[in-house]
Order: sequence, then C-alpha cells, then structure tokens
Amino acid sequence: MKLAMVGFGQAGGKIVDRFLEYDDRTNSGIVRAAIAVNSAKADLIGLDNIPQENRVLIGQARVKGHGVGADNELGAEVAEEDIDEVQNAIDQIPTHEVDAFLIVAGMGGGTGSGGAPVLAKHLKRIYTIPVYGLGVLPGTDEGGIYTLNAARSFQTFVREVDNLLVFDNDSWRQTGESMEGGYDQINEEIVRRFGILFGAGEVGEGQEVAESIVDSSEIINTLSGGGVSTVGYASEEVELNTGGGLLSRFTGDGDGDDGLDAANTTNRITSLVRKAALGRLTLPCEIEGTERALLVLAGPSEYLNRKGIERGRKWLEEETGSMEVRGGDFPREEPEVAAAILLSGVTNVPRIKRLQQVAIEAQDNIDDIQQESEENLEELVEDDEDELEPLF
Ligand SMILES: Nc1nc2c(ncn2[C@@H]2O[C@H](COP(=O)(O)OP(=O)(O)OP(=O)(O)O)[C@@H](O)[C@H]2O)c(=O)[nH]1
Ligand SMILES: [Mg+2]
Repeated sequence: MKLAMVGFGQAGGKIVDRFLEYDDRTNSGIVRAAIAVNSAKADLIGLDNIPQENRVLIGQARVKGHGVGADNELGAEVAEEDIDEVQNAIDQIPTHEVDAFLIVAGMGGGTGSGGAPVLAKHLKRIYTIPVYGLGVLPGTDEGGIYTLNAARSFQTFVREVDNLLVFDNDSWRQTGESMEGGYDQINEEIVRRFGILFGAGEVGEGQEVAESIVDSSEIINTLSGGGVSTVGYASEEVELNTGGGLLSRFTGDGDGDDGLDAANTTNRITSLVRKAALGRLTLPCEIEGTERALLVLAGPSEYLNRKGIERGRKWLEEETGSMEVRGGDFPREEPEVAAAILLSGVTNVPRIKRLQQVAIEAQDNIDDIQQESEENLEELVEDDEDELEPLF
C-alpha cells in the first residue's frame, strides 16, 4: 500500500529516512511521500534521503531550533502552534494517491512524543484515509523522564490514531554496542518488518501476480478497530530458480510447483509462520487474545503455495483465538522466503501494563501536588479573609 510518512522528532525522522532508502533498495514503492518534522534544526540537517523541502522546523520562535529537551508538553505546544507549517508540507503531496498516513515517532523524547499525537488528531479531522502511528518505546535504561514521556504520550497517541504499531527498543537493544550502531541495526529491523507488511499488495508492473495476493484493503481491515499492534518476522534463505541448476534436482512429486517439492514448500511455510509468531515481536506480548491478524508470505513465487499459507493461517487462528486472521502471498525475487505477521489489537502486553502503571503513579503525584497547592491557596485565601475581616 502507498503511505504518506511523517517522521516526528529525531527517531521518527531517521526511521522515515531509512524507509526511503529501503524503498529504493527493494523497489517496494510504499513511500509515496516522506516528511520530517522537528524542533531541532541539526536533526533535520542530518537526514540523508528526505527532500529538503519536506523538512519542517517547528517551534523556532520558542526554542530557536535547539529542540525541546525531552519536554513533551512543550513538544505538544510547539506542534499545535506550528501545525500550519506541517500542513503546508502535506499540501504539496498527492494525498489522493495515498492509502494511509503513517506518523513515526520515538515516544521517549519531547518533540516526537508530544507532537505526534497532535498531528494525528489534526490529520484525522481533515482526511478520510486512515492515520496510523508507529511508536518507538524507549529502553528502560534511558531514565525516568523517557519512561514518563512514553507513558503519557502512548495513551494519547493510541487514542488519536486508527492503529498504533509499536516497536520496543527495550527488547531489541544489544549489549556492547554503541548507541548509534545499535540504532542502525534496530532501524533496519524496523523497516524490514514494516516494509514487508506495507509492501504486500504493491505488486509493480511486470511482477508476477500471485495466487492469493495480499491487498491493501486486507492490511487496512486488519488494522481497523484500533488498538495496539505488533509484528513478528522470520525468514529463510532459498535459491532463486534461474532455470535449471540446483533446483531442477528437486523434482519430487511436483504438484505444478515449478519442480519444487510441494510438501517441502508447505512445511517450510508452516515452520516460518510458527517462528515468526513465537519469536521476538516488535512489541513482545502474549499472542493469545489478539483481535485480528494478517499473515504475509514473501518470496519467489515458486516457494509460495496456498496450502502452506492456509495451514499457517489456521494455526494462527488457534494460537490467537481470533476469528479474523487473513493471509496471502507477496511474490518477490529475493533469495529468501519470509513470514511477516501483523497482530492487531493485542491485549496482554507486559510493557504497556508497566507504562500505564507509571502514568497512573505520575497522575497521582500530579493530583497530590495539585491538591497541595490548592490547599496552600485555600489557606492563603483564608488567611487573607481572616486579615481582611476586620475591615468589613
Ligand atoms: N529505534 C530508534 N529509536 C531511537 C532512535 N533515536 C532515538 N530513539 C529513541 O527515541 C526516543 C526519543 O528520542 P528523540 O527522537 O531523539 O526525541 P525527539 O522527539 O527528537 O525530542 P527532543 O530531542 O526531546 O526534542 C529516545 O528515548 C530513544 O528511545 C533511532 O534512531 N532509532
Ligand atoms: Mg531530538
């Protein structure tokens, strides 16, 4: 499907920048337009692929291009004040050619975590196409302010978007890696997983049309109903059939599958589906209780078959307990078969429960502080009244 991507804040901008590079590299045609929004000028300059005219600096009057320093209330304020600047950039893209918006942001900082929900609300008021979020949760070792920002922003973001796809840095960080090197790998993982999902259904001219191809509407239907989504992924290298060579030896019982053993193909697919669902998810959770799911099988068409996908789909129905599991092919000439699984409307997510707890505790603290200051105020007023009484 074709997306208009908006990267909000540093992480958001870098990930959208990376999506553009992925799009070029794999010819997947999912990024119809890419915009970066930030309150920090240096972050915008540091991007490689997003066109200059699509880089929007907000909050200049308030923070002079220096960022909001992890203050997400300030992030939300500057986004609201300068929303017209963002809209001007969006006005330049052909939104009639776009299936959905995808707003990408790190939830731990100030600009993206404060601004992304503001933009989502704005876009939903104006456009009829879906507005999705891709929210990146901070590592738990980043410190309290990042967790608190994420706890607050998450609740608002999930409410404003049609679906919030989540990637949790905490489950993906690698020990012994520099921050930047680590993010590089993490960002590659993000674009690979979400790239396959959104790339399904974007079969270019001259490409083979599969037996049961995934369509954009199936992605949209899986995401509809809202909530939080996570993505599982697994892949296996295969040899491309270049006519003859090694593959011609796998004649097996044929079944019209270009000389590949149909049973092998089916087994490979079913085990990839299990690996993808039970392996590391972008947001780790219990898959049982998932409301809707979509299984995408990507690879050379001779390695895809209906039976394998059907089995994988059934297995996912059993594991999730969902009655709404879609599945299909994404034929592409890469030397690997990959299963990507979108689990939409997940309910049993330990990380989110912890974040909600943090948000509630923070709210209690705020209430305490407010109550305290109200009491102080009352005392002051009472004192004043006491003092004033004699005068009347
Ligand atoms: N996956 C990923 N996460 C990142 C990357 N850079 C930063 N993050 C995460 O995103 C969070 C927010 O950081 P930024 O995106 O720099 O924050 P910002 O939105 O620019 O906000 P301010 O810098 O406070 O103005 C951090 O706490 C990290 O968890 C990245 O390249 N990839
Ligand atoms: Mg920043």
